[in-house]
Amino acid sequence: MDILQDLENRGLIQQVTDKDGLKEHLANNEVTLYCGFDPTADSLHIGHLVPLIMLKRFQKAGHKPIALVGGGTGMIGDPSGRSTERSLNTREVVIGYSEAVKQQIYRILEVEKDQNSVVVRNNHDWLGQMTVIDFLRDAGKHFSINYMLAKESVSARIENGISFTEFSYMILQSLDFMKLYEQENCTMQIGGSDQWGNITAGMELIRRSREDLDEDIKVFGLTVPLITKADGTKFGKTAGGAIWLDPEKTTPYEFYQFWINTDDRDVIKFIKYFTFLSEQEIANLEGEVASRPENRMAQKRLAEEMTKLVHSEEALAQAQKISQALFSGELKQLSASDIEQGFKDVPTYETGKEEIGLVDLLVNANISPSKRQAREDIKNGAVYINGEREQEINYTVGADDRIEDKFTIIRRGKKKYFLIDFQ
Ligand code: 545
Repeated sequence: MDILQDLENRGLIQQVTDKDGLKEHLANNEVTLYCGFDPTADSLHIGHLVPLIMLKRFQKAGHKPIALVGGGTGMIGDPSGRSTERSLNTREVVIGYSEAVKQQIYRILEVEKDQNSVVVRNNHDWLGQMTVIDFLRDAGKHFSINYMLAKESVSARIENGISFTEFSYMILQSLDFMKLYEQENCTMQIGGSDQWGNITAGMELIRRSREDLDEDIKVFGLTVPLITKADGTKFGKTAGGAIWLDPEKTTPYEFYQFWINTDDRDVIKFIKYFTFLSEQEIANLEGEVASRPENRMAQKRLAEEMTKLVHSEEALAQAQKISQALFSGELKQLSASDIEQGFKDVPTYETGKEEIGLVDLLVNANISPSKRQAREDIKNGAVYINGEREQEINYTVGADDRIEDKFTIIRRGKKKYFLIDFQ
């Protein structure tokens, strides 16, 4: 199946310039395409994954992806999709973020054999050198103010205000497309639907600046849809904030759990958007969701594919092990590092490495409100140490109860977990 058809079947095409022309272009050429990422944070989050995976789809189909890190544009700030002006980051901060984002891109687009490797470019290399005179003569002259005002990214901001800086952003992104067209024969730019205006502006600049050259210019733009959820809430956000690709910000276990919690109504759509599973595999999972939703086969598969892609096989195995232990209540097999990940958001009580009576511990760690209640809880069989019920009121918690001499997990009642961290 040709790549455009595959993308269409997956619901991945929001807008495309000249679809038939692009189909032919892709069929007859090894096409170089690009997508840009501005270093506005120290990590990408899952909202950036669809276009990144999109580059990988083209890579797998034999085309050449360029991921552009916006070391230059990140100094300016894209107004697209935003209702307010951004605050500027310093050069040092942008450089730091650029490096982090670049590493994440490499991790995801790392080469499999027989594939074109990803090229990562940084637009600071050319935008940073450009003089304001060249900018205004060579680029600015090709943009009419009317054309720029008509772009959604600008018109949406007229009322609340937009600086000349952000107003000019589309010209910088257009210069990138032109540069990559000239230097790398890059003929296609992709992005989220918020990028449509910037992408088409770039195509316009390429055409206008080469009008006299009498060459047949074939450049294309394609956008992926914004991800929506059946319950109407925003995709990728949880109570704890965004789901980041950086394992220090969102642990692989949290990342895995995020996908596991996908709504039945969304899971097949997400599998189409985010994974490389075949039509047949997707159809099978769709059947599972319809007939045995309680098994959550599709969610498990989605979580597996995503955790492997973004993290690693090992990280996936660990996330599964933690999930299984928490589900079954058998906590003995967990290591200290498993516990750190799986119990990140659990109330934690830090104390020295000494023996302590269970009743005192329950009170000190705020697990039971009083000694009297603590005794009651223990007697009633509501207290578990590392997954095992403890009904001895005079029990002393000691070294044997410390996993890797560090953690003791206390459970009170059915699901309420507490972590004792013996430092
Ligand atoms: C810069 C120069 C170019 C081409 C593109 C750009 C970036 C573009 C932009 N894109 C967004 C972005 O998010 C921040 C990344 C976090 C570190 O602003 N002007 O940089 C997002 N993009 C991916 C998708 C997007 C878009 O990276 O296009 O739609 C999100 O899905 O918002 O020459």
